[in-house]
Amino acid sequence: MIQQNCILVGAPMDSGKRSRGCLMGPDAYRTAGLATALTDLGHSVTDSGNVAPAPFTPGQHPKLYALEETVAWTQALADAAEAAFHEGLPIFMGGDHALASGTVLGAMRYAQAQNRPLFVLWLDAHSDFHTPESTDSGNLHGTPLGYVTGREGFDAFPNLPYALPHDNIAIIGLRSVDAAERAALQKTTIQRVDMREIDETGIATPLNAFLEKVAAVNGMLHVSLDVDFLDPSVAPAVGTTVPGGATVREGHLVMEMLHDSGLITSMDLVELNPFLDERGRTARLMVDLTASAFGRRVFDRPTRAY
Ligand code: B3U
Ligand code: MN
Ligand code: MN
Repeated sequence: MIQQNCILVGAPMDSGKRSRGCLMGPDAYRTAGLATALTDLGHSVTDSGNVAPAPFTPGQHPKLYALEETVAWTQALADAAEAAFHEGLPIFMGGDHALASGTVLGAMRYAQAQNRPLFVLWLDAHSDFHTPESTDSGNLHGTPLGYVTGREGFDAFPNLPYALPHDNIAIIGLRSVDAAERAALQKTTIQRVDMREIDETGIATPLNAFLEKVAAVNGMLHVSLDVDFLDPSVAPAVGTTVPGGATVREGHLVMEMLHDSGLITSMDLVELNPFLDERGRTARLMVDLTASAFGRRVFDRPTRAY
């Protein structure tokens, strides 16, 4: 197994939506033993502590919640992400999903400097493809994929080095997509895997198709795992519970396949709200899934060549 130098980066960001609690996420992952789970698998782990937002002045916006704070986090996290790539394989402990605007931006900058294409796998009930104009809720955790793909209306955010190509993105687990997002997504080539497709074909088929594309061009792969990808019956510690999500086994299968692909170059763990957890079970499940993504397995399998 390839041993990684995992860099844990705490992102206690809570400004991407109105309900509070995700700021406790990084410490819940630490308490649930994320570092030990990775060192037990033979990886080296450095916990680089928590990132803080860049200085900002809160403003008033008719619709958007905490725009200035979210932009400040995006700036700081993009810089922290870029720096972490130089040290090893970053794992970002969120924090809400707005943090991915920063982590993916950092990954885009690093990938460009390496002259490699960046791919993003978004594991989520939601598509997070809004723009600041199209969002109804005003919650910016619904916008990071809109931002990194270069949609309009993100003038307050840092400039992108390029727009992430739609062909380089897959979203798996979809079951809550707003009308404006659906209309916009359907005009793109983003691979959209809803729960119906998972039920009909199994989750391995669309995931394999995406991983083959990544491997074919020696791509970097950023995995963004939203707690609500999972069914709320097994992962209750999340603000937006959407029934009908991935099972524990589907989650592990995705992570095991990602590990076997050898393609992961960075990962977000987002939307864990420990305030809503039941005796730490969601934090522990997220740690177990991360362990599967980094080589925990029941028995060895022959490596699959992509
Ligand atoms: N699409 C809705 C709901 C939502 C998006 N992401 C989460 N919830 N976690 C919105 O507010 O943009
Ligand atoms: Mn999300
Ligand atoms: Mn979600």
